[in-house]
Amino acid sequence: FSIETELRRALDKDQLKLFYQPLINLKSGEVAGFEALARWNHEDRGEISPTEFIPVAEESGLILQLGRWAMHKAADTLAAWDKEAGERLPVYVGVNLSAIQVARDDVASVVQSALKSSGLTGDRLTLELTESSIVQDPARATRVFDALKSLEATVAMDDFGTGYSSLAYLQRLPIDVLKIDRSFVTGMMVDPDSVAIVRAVLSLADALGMSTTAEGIETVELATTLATLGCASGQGFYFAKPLEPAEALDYWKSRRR
Ligand code: G
Ligand code: G
Ligand code: NA
Ligand code: MN
Repeated sequence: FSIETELRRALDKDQLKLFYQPLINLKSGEVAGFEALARWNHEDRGEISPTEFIPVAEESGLILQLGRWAMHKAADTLAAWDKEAGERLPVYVGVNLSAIQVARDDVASVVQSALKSSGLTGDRLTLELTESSIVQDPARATRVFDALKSLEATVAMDDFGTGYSSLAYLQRLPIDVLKIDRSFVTGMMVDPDSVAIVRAVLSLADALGMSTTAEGIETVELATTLATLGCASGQGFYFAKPLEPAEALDYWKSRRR
């Protein structure tokens, strides 16, 4: 069978999972939130990477079903952590939204429905959008971003600096967080130009009143340097890889002060 057929079946049989990668407050060392990342362990083929199945989901339209599932699952998981911990965890969960969802689904209604069924308030959710969500239909993107803000959700620009959109959208759209793409963070180790780009993004975010997250932090040196440069939060294998839900809750507890 094709990957598409298998993916459709896996979605129908609820065989995908979400893993949760911690985002660390680089000042306090506490967990600020978790990014939900889809995982597919195929019964015969083993682990299939999202870099393989997300494009298939986008081309086939299955991303709408996958995206709704991920939104509900991530919200339900955070609500379950609250319940298990006996308190409202001071963390958010970040969910990736494909440009196809922004173009073709009513993502604000999907978010609203996930909030309603989980009982979470909107401020517990971060939606990670890419620049490609904006370029095709900026007017639609503006309506979608505004609708997400009216639900009090946080809007993060994922993979910032790698897309094809202009800086003008930073002025026009309600963006709360810039996620500095992993390629710039990794580049900081070897390439002074990457350091310059990261500094410039941090300064731009600061001037526009936005927060920042650095992706792909793999060493203590990078964590320290980014903290010194004023980056608010970071994620990467130095802190933790994407974790199963129970492991993620334990990780939060272990970093609590
Ligand atoms: O988990 P990993 O880092 O391998 O993810 C690879 C890519 O797949 C990343 O670009 C990530 O944003 C994307 N991805 C993972 N889970 C989801 C999801 O639930 N929805 C969307 N749209 N993309 C996802
Ligand atoms: O496109 P997006 O930023 O959503 O992609 C997240 C992807 O990055 C996931 O596949 C995740 O597993 C991966 N990732 C997270 N931290 C690191 C890291 O420190 N190094 C590398 N190489 N990949 C990472
Ligand atoms: Na992401
Ligand atoms: Mn990213």
